[in-house]
Amino acid sequence: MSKIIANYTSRRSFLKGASTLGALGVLAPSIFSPRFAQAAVNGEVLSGCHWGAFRAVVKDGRWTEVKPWEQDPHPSHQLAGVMDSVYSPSRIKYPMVRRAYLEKGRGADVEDRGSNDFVRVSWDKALDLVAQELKYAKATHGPRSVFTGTYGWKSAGKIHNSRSLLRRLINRGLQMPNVTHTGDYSTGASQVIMPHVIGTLEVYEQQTVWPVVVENTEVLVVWGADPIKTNQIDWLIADHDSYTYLEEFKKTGKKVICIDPLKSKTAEFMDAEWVQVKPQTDVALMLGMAHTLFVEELYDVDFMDEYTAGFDKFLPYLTGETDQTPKSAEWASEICGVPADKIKELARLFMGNRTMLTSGWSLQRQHHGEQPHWMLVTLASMLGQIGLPGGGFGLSYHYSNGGTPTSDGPALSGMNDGGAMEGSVSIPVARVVEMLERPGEEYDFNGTRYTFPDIKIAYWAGGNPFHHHQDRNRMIKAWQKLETVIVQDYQWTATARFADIVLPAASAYERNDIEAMGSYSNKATVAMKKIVDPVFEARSEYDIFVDLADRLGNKEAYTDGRDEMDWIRHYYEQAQKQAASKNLEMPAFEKFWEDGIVVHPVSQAAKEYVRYADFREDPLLEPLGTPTGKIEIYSKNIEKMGYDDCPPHPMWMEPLERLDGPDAKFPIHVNTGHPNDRLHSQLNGTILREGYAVADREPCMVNPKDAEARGIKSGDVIRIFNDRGQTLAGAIVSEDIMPNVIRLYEGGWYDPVEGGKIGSLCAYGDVNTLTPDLGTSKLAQGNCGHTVIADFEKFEGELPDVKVFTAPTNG
Ligand code: PGD
Ligand code: PGD
Ligand code: 6MO
Repeated sequence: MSKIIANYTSRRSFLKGASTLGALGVLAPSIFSPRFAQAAVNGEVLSGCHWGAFRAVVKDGRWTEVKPWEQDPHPSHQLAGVMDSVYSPSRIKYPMVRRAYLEKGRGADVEDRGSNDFVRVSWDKALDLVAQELKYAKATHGPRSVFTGTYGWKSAGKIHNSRSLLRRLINRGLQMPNVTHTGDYSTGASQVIMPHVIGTLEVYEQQTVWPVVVENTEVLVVWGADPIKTNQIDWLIADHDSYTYLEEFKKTGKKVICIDPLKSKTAEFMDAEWVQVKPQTDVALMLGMAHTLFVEELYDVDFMDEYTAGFDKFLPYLTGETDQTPKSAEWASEICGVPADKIKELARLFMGNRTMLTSGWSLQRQHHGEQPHWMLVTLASMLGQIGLPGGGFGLSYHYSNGGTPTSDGPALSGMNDGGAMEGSVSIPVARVVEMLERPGEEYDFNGTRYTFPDIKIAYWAGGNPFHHHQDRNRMIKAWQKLETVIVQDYQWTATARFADIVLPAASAYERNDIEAMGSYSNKATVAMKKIVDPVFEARSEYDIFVDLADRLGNKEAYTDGRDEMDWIRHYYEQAQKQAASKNLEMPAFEKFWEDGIVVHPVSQAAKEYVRYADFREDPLLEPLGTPTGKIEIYSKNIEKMGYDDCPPHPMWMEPLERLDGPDAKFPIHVNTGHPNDRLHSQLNGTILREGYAVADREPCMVNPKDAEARGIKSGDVIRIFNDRGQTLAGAIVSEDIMPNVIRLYEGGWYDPVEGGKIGSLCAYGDVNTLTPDLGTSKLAQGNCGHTVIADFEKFEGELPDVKVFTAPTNG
């Protein structure tokens, strides 16, 4: 594997020269801290992040080079952007307050948000304002008036966990009932439906491990997933071990099939067969396969009898007895575009071989996103291989290197929210805009009716809703209902630009922390050592919140008497005790901190783990966590809920809109997959963009047929539009995407030509200017970021500059 990380000395002209080094904090006085808590002035520091472990070379207090950790088998090229993110022009340098807000107070000129008119203030002023507004909310509006949902991919690290720290501030600092979120944007639909179907979240569980797959799987199906792209990232610190196994699998020469509207990185890497499917039609495709297995009497009747419940209620739907429409391969083909013969061939191939159906999550980030994985489990059940080595299905091989054997190492605990007060509530994460629009009104979620709280203040720390949430224009309007918006980040994202008070956080490379490597492998415990001192006026997450808790009069309750290094030592020593109980030795804390990493041993049993093997072995003694203890093809619990948009067995349901759908108003589906060169919106403001931007915009992949019809060639700027919004992007014409589908990655920074104005053209390429904001169904209320059709044209007007990657005036 190549060591791709170059030595990037910054090209940023504004950072050149000695005076700038002072501004970067190198010459700033350091606060007293224990020797091992200080940043290195010269030398090499081992640390870690979502993109993996790395060594940072520091010269004269400046981070000058990043080298992947020697034991990383497949370092991510994005590490170069990680280093650059510390010094990039998109860095927030000082506390800032929106001018109208500062001059006129809370709620002033809210339609002005996003216009980038900020005033620099001191830290004292900014923190006084935040504390004052929180106290005011408590005194005037009362419980549940502050939203700390603050969803997002904050940096790795157990102490400076901005999300927990923020909630802790409301719980222990303000001592008021809180409003937060449940679920996430990643797996909103699946994590609610899967417990009904198979008794666990499934999406975040260890998979049948890769060594078993490499040995036993004969056909590897990658269904709406791209592990080569997405396993660059881990919620904790990435180990990248899945790449070794993917390579091993490839070497066996066994069959790999990628079912995807585009030729993914994985399809390319694995020399896979690419089956082109129309977006959002996978349930129809799966039904066509299931129907083939049924009518050809191929499916595993014994497995269905012994391990599943409710197949008899699903069958009349499959055969068409209930609606006069057999879900035949021919029927499916009409919807999904895969030829009927191919559908039948795949069904027979899967049945005749040890087949692992792996699926990513884009399939369920769609309207009725509960159905695809439910149907996948149904199909896998009919194949009868669940619980066999290398057979069945897996919903997390593409995420955080799932399937890498789990070590015996201890689990690392981390900062908690301090305990929410009675009366605290949460909303399904992706209903945040609806919450602002409909305070006091009811909504459904997983069998219960809830009431939306009336929110006056939103505080975001560690997420970027002005990228992650759908329907940007609707969102801007809803945001105007808020009296005060506080954003704590280290980058001038659109979210920060739409805030009233902006607090400059230190990056994860400017503070000390501790983290585990490998969400599934738990491969190691890593000291996330401070690489450099915070640049400009940035302050660490913990310091900011402690100062706020102090202003609220509850500092002791907040800190439990611990500072940064005390917490790190505390969590390490807890892990050490846990390890000792398993006869596993971990070095003393000082030694760990000195070495920077402890790698944990992996047992033979872990290398042989087969998911659901116990259940298969003995379904009575090892039942699933469902009401019947079996795989529920029909769920009586869901039947009882009586939802019109989530039936009690998997079904093909028309989404709000789709390519070639019954009422399709636009001819093009927009694939909003995750970026290969970023983590969502993170690192968009860095040097990495030079490697992928087209005409300075977000790249958009277009099929030659669609490009030709519109007179577009690679490098042209295009305008993508529908009734919800419009954005520019740079065209890449390629055969690697199906006709009538274009791909614009999620995470491009929203850059309205007219800041704050609803409906403004986005100059850079935020795909969520186009997507609809609706829940997957009343059951899960997940987001539908992949449900979107639009049209596009060559942009002929005067080209607006991209402005979002530099700080606003005064900033
Ligand atoms: P990030 O870009 O990772 O996206 O949405 P998310 O908001 O997580 O944002 C993290 C933010 O936190 C960045 O602004 C970063 O600078 C900041 N940050 C990082 N570290 C720290 C820290 O330590 N402290 C503070 N205060 N800030 C920090 C991701 C979400 O987007 C997800 S998970 C998914 S799966 C969704 N995917 C799609 C999709 O597929 N399609 C569409 N259309 N939309 C999506 N949106 C969702
Ligand atoms: P996507 O890229 O959205 O990733 O993992 P997820 O699996 O959701 O989609 C995967 C594949 O599905 C893509 O190749 C896409 O073309 C395809 N696809 C889209 N729509 C359809 C469809 O209707 N049918 C079929 N069959 N295929 C479809 C996301 C996961 O990745 C998450 S949630 C997070 S938070 C992380 N994010 C990133 C990231 O932003 N960048 C990188 N490099 N890696 C990540 N890893 C994680
Ligand atoms: Mo996600």
